[in-house]
Amino acid sequence: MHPIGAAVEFLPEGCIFRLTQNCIPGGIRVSTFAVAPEGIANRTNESVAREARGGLTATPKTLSPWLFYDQVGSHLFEEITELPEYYLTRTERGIFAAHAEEILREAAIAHGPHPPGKLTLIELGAGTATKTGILLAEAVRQQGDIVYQPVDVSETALAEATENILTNIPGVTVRCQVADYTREGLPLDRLRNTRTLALYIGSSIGNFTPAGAKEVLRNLRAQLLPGDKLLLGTDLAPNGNGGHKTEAILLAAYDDAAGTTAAFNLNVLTRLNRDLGANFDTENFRHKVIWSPSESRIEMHLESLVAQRVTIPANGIGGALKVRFAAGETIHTENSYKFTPATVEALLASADFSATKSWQDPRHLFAVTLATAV
Ligand code: AVI
Repeated sequence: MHPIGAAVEFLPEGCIFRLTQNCIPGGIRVSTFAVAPEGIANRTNESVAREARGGLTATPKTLSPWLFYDQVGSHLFEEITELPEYYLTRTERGIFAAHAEEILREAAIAHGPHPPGKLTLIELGAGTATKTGILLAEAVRQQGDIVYQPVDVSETALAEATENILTNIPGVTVRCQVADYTREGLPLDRLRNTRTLALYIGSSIGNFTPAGAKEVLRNLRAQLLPGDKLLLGTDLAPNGNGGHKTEAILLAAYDDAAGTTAAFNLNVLTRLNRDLGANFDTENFRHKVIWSPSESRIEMHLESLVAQRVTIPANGIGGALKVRFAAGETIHTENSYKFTPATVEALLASADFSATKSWQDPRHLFAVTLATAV
């Protein structure tokens, strides 16, 4: 599990542990983890039960996308990011590879009253932080060293990120925070005389409604000082920016030929069977993807292929639930909003950020925008 010999040491409280990396040239380096006391890394079956009851008794039926990310779903998502059709991850990585130097230089420029100093990087929803390495390596090149604070709900992903970064990028100190930034205040650890560069990349902002996205950015802004920076990764809408993106490119990214995204979507039902003892037959549902131009979003649904009834046994949240589906009825499982440069700027402005500079790939599929907290 720790191929290069890292040791995880739990401290007495049970909510903080240290990961000691002991085979890095130049000696031992220590990174700290702070884990929320309730252990949010795996949401409880109670949260799953509450979400299922609320969503499956609503009209139209919904299930929240956080249900995707159990162990199987997280693994399927990693596979999605490498699919030929899913251009988002590799395109954003390409933008970082092409422009890291300029991005970091721009981020280091002082705007506003906040004193200049070294940058500290924090990352919301960092996961295994594979793309972030490009920016961290460049930051070390420009300023000698850097403190990196990834925040994620998954302790395992953060352990992997820490191990990769400490092994491959000398000069980085990692301070992990296991937290759900969508539900809690952000546990930022502000270092004296540093400017913060917050990363919110990977198009994660696109999985929130416009109101939800504004709230996430406002919560982040509340933790920053004027002059701090935000780097936001957004997927671009088709045909709206003079680029090459068509609806077909977008639809294929969410309905790939290998069926990996379909498996990712259907896994939500398998999770409800496992966690709640429900009796969904996944053969009776199909993965359905819709592009909604009016909402500028991709929608993922699970469509019932037949008229059927599914039962969720009684649990701590309530009595046994019988859910009826008409043939063709869907459960709406995810939105993935797509932006134009103007809608990115408007979203940033609504959360008191001013867009400073933006980079796109040559095909104008994806945008990375640097903004300053005002
Ligand atoms: C995590 N998020 C940015 C992905 C997206 O593209 O909206 C989730 C995803 N859903 C299906 N494929 C990928």
